[in-house]
Amino acid sequence: FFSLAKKPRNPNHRSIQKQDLEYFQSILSESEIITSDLSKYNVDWMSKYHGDSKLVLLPNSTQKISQILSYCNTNMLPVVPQSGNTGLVGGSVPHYDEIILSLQRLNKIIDYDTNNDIVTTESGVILENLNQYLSQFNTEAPYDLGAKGSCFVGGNIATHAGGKYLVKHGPLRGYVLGLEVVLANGQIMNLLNKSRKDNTGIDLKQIFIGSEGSLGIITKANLLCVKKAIEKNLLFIKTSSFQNILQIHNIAKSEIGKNLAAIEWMDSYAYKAVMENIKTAKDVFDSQNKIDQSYYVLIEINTNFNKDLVVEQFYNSLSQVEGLVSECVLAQNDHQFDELWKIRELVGSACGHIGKVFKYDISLNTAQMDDITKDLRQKCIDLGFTVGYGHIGDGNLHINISCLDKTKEQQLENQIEPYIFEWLSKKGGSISAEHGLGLMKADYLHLQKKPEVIDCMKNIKKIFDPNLILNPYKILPGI
Ligand code: FAD
Ligand code: 2HG
Ligand code: ZN
Repeated sequence: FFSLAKKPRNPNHRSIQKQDLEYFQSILSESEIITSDLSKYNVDWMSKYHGDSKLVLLPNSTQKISQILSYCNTNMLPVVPQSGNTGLVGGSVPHYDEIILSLQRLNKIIDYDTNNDIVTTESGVILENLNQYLSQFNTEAPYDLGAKGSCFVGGNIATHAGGKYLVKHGPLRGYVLGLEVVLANGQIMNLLNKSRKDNTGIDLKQIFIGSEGSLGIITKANLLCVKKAIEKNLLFIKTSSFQNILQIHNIAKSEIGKNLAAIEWMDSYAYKAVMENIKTAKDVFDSQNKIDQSYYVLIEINTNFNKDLVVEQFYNSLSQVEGLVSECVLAQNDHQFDELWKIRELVGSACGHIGKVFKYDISLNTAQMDDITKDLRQKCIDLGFTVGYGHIGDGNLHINISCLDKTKEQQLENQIEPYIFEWLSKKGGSISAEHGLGLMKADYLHLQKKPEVIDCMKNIKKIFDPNLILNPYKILPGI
């Protein structure tokens, strides 16, 4: 089960040949085909997964995607859909020499319904660009993540991305009102829809949300947008134990209620990783890069009125518990707001500066988050630098373990996997809270899902993609 090792190649799949290229040249323009200098498409954001594709196609219409897939399906040519390539589980790069189908030219925003706040967009639009467009309507996408400058809306839907505002808005699934998807055989499935409510039988679009490119290519989406918050307040609190974080979370839920937009935590290892590796990060607590028993929590409060009252009331409640808050910073302006958020959003990148990172994004009871982090840290103390952080409001922990010795990456991986997934399997939770399965976790699915469930998933895969050309080796075991 080593994710760094290769899986056996599907013997039914072919590699591209001259006649294949000639076909693609007959339906696409020169700028929609890349055959040289493919390195950035063949490697993932972490430089952990490497493919050997010889061909990237960048079609600019659904129709062309349909023609490409129809041809690939008939000719047993495997395909990897790629959007912003910010995925963290090896799903967006080939395992062997699969054709890379890049969505980057499918980047037009189609229209905006001002009465119902629904945007219709092609899937290759960068999240940040979508938000820039939406700001004229005083709305934004119902989710946000650190990769916003690179990730695409289609990639976000394909991975069912979470991010920091899930506490406020709930999962993305509820906001995707419609989709257009191209199936493996080239058929265009028009599931576009601009109604919030539609109870006409099986909601087929849901099956593509979070399917990580294994069932079809998402080409368009209708997305319900949310009004921008009028007042955004951000508190960054330093405290002396993880138990205190749990208590602060409880107080936040009861005192801030629906004005609680986000709540995120990190341990002192994560804080140190950012301060030591991100030049622009400001040490607001003057921690001097010490590793100690300190923990940090960011709380964003969004209000439409009574801003000062809500923040003050919350802070007063915290102050009433002795020793709960060691230090607290309240963002004074937009610049500080962004600076403080960056400390949290850059933990993952900071860990990448230390060495090859093994990333785990798991769901579990919040009370166990620090224990499992410490347990893993202990388990690989000689080889790895381990940090714990994440979306505590969603019960989603991120553990990043950076390898300290380049020659021992495989040894480190063996030390932590499958240990962490088996631990979760016993205690309950999820081996993927938000990043998905990709290549990394496909073979661990049995620890999460019963055999009959995996069988059902495989049967669904075979209905949509009988030749298994879409994103092979990923998501499902043995496929
Ligand atoms: P890609 O990485 O290109 O693709 C991801 C998967 O979807 C692949 O399996 C690919 O084959 C498939 N796919 C892509 N586009 C399509 C399509 N149009 N149709 C069908 N399949 C497709 N994730 C979170 O959930 N929450 C976070 O807070 C978060 N923060 C991040 C911060 C950073 C700095 C980074 C680097 C990543 C973060 N991620 C997070 C992970 C990643 O950004 C998300 O998974 C994101 O949704 C991927 O979008 P993408 O456009 O980069 O897709
Ligand atoms: C986050 O919450 C992302 O910052 C990325 O999901 C986590 O890099 C990671 O492991
Ligand atoms: Zn996350």
